[in-house]
Amino acid sequence: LSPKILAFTPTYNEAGNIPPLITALLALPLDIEVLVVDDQSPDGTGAVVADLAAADARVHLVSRPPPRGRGLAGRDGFQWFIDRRQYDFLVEMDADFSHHPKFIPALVSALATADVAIGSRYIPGGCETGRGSERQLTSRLANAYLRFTLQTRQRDCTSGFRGYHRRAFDGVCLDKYTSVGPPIVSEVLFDMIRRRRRIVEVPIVFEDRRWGESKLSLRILLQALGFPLFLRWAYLGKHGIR
Ligand SMILES: Nc1nc2c(ncn2[C@@H]2O[C@H](COP(=O)(O)OP(=O)(O)O)[C@@H](O)[C@H]2O)c(=O)[nH]1
Ligand SMILES: [Mg+2]
Repeated sequence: LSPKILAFTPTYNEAGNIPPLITALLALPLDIEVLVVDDQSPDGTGAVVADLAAADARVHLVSRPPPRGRGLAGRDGFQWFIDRRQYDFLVEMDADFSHHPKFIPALVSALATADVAIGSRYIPGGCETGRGSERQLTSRLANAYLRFTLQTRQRDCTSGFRGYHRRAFDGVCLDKYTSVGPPIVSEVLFDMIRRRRRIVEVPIVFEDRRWGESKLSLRILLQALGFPLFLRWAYLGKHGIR
């Protein structure tokens, strides 16, 4: 029996990306449905998805009230998946085609044995194309910093392209997560490491977004700098790691 997959994407102003993305996801040779968690995007992303959801029962929309945030939307997406046991695997991805649906079958295959499969730019076979060298360097530095502060083995700790087996969430308490913004990605990874999940990396080619603008500003990035240290302090004190 093939696993039932929920592809989940958070959206903020992705109206130009989301229709072709949903089409591509539903065309995959997998038993797959789509969940969009939108933060009342001013560009009408929510209305676009609502129309698609009305036309196809495999498309689902959660429209969040303020305050908005990548992390808040991420937690809502995880909870939606956890509550619906008909889905075996969760695939989390950006809505902008940086995370191409063609890599989902490889992530899903990895979940036959792993609990978490990370779509990784920084292992052999993976890479990043299209974005400026400044932005690429920022991602590299962020990863080096995270690997150092969190003492992780994973090469790509900031990738928001991941597959999760349902069992990865056993015992996970989303209410304890603190991230409002993008650091949710490292917070979840750190929790998964702490819980000794089997984590593998699968190579992906990361492309620049097709349409619209990035929401990750230098300000948000700088705000995020202290977060890994907070995570270490918050978790290490109580439980220790490895
Ligand atoms: N629901 C929701 N999604 C968001 C928010 N901020 C960013 N996203 C989504 O999170 C994903 C990654 O954001 P993006 O701007 O592409 O960041 P970048 O890839 O690091 O440049 C995209 O699908 C965004 O639409 C937010 O505040 N709320
Ligand atoms: Mg992006």
